[in-house]
Amino acid sequence: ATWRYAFEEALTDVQGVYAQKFKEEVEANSDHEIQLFPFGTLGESADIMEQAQAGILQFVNQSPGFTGALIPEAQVFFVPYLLPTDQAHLARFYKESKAINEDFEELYAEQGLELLSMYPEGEVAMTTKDPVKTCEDLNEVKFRVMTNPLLVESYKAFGATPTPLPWGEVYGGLQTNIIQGQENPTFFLYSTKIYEVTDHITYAGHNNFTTALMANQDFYNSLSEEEQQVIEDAADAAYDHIVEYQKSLADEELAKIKEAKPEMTVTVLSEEERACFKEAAADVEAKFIEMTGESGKAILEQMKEDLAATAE
Ligand code: 6CS
Repeated sequence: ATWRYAFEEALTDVQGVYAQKFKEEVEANSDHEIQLFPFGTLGESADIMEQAQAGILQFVNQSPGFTGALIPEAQVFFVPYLLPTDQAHLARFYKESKAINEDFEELYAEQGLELLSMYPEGEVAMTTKDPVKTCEDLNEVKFRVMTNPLLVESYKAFGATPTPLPWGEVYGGLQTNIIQGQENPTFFLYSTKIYEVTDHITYAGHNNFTTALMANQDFYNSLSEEEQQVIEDAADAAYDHIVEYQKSLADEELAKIKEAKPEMTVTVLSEEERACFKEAAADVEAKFIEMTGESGKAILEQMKEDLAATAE
């Protein structure tokens, strides 16, 4: 059969590279074919999720930044400074974490989704029109965030005016000054030309971008055990591939941004400059627990345990 797989980025972005590896593995090890639908071909992230839940798509890659609207616990990925920025640690964490591979699997299953893999896309950077050194610099800045309530709380706590928007509205929103800032991993700032419409890149180390591949659960359950194994193996292979692929990606893409726009400033905040962001993190964590109750609290604790267990 031909299976349809949609994702939120271009074919040459991290999600696209992952998808191509997944397709290659499935096609090499089964009689099935995979048809890939990059960003823009089937709508926004929320649209492809609806299509996957309806069974029109067999596979969908959606980031918790959007899934948090559907599965409140998935907002845990937006508790600032919860995830480390160390890529090797992260690579071990997603692979071995009980929170991800057992607890989140159950929560996704309740929404008719078989969670196949969660994987990192790199440290998130803020890009803005004016320089950001402290939280005060975010005052009055309309800052675009992905559409989930906890990310809104985060940027409120950072001092900004958060504006949730789907991805397709971000470039135009910056261009017309409806928003004056947004956050994303470095490679994405280059590939989507966000550097053209913002002038300052700031790294506060507050988060790493997480994304996830899932299958429609009725579809997945209808497969033979062998076919399910092919899919699990393909997800594992794509995971290893994407970790390797990203080893020097952020540095390379940052160099390309500087080449394309030499006047772009790049600031890595010092520990002192990060203090207000770190203080805000405690409030955001409390908000997360308020929003998600016992279930969210348990998953947050499990994540912390898993992070500690996968630290060097
Ligand atoms: O900010 C966003 O909405 C997008 N960022 C990334 C890195 N991937 C897809 C997502 O839609």
